[in-house]
Amino acid sequence: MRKGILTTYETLLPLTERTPRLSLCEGNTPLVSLKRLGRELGVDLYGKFDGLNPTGSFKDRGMVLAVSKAVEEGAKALICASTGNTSASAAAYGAVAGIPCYVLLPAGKVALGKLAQALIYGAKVIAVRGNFDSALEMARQASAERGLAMVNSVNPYRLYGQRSASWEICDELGAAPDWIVLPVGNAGNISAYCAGLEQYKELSRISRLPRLVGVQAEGAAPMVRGVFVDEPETVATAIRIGHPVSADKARRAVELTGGEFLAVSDDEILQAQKRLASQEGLFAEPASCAPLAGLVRLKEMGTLPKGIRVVLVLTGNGLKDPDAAVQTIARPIEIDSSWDALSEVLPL
Ligand code: AN7
Repeated sequence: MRKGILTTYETLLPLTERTPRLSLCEGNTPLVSLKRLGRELGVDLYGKFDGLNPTGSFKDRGMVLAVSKAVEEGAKALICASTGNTSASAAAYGAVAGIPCYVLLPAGKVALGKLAQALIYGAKVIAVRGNFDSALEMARQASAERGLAMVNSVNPYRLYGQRSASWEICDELGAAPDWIVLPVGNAGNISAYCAGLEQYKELSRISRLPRLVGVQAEGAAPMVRGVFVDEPETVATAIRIGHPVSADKARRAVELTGGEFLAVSDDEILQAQKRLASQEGLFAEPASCAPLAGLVRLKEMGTLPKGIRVVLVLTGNGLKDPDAAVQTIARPIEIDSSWDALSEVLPL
């Protein structure tokens, strides 16, 4: 039977005998060799397709641990703020645990698939007229005032569980890759990768740390600019975040590994999304395509070393946000219902 990450990585995670081993069989996602794009970019390229987790994003890795610990500690309800994926994951694991889940979403700025998930898994969905950063402040207050278990990444178990993706990559490759490139929003995941890789190095499962490269959207790039952004804006709504809570940890991750932060435009993100899908058969949501856009940018600038092994972290499934793909990229060809009309659009 397939295992979830709590069972697979039992000895590496902060579990006790009393921690329930909740599971939706999260983790163990494919590391796909991206041959065509790799050839074009001159590197040995892989995509870690975390969009194939149970709720369609990497958030399940941390949520399964955060919710299990919340149950262990006797929590009566969960709360989080979210740009979408965290809420979908919290709602699903809240359902598994059988405890109520409250989610605060920036009104009108969450991809429809993610909103549908939070609702169908049975969360109480509250749309806040404001952005993610203000919703997060409200969730913190609710946790402090009413004792709801906070399952945003300020909860340390979230980032602990998210380390599992870095372990899977190293386990599968048999060594650390040269670079790992991730999208950065609240800056938790890049911090979790760094912690996971440091842990693996201490255990001698890898001999060196890969370079961690964090990619943001130009309209929401506080890590690149060095100042918080009060009105973040980007088509990649998952990373529409101006005040990342894990900014300090993420900066340390990049410094420790000799990595960097860079920003790409919405246009570059959507182009990368199309390339990933049409050249490699992988449909990832816009935020998850920022890493490929970043790599393309570095290649154009002449600063991408040849022949290195690079892993792109594809954090979320493209099906979560079909509007982004359909509105800006693809249009069906509409024809009359006849063979004549069809024969005109087919090749000879
Ligand atoms: C697909 O769901 O913040 O830098 O509330 O959904 O760890 O925040 C989502 C973030 C990248 C950024 N890719 O990761 C939320 C939320 C996808 C995401 C990120 C998110 P962090």
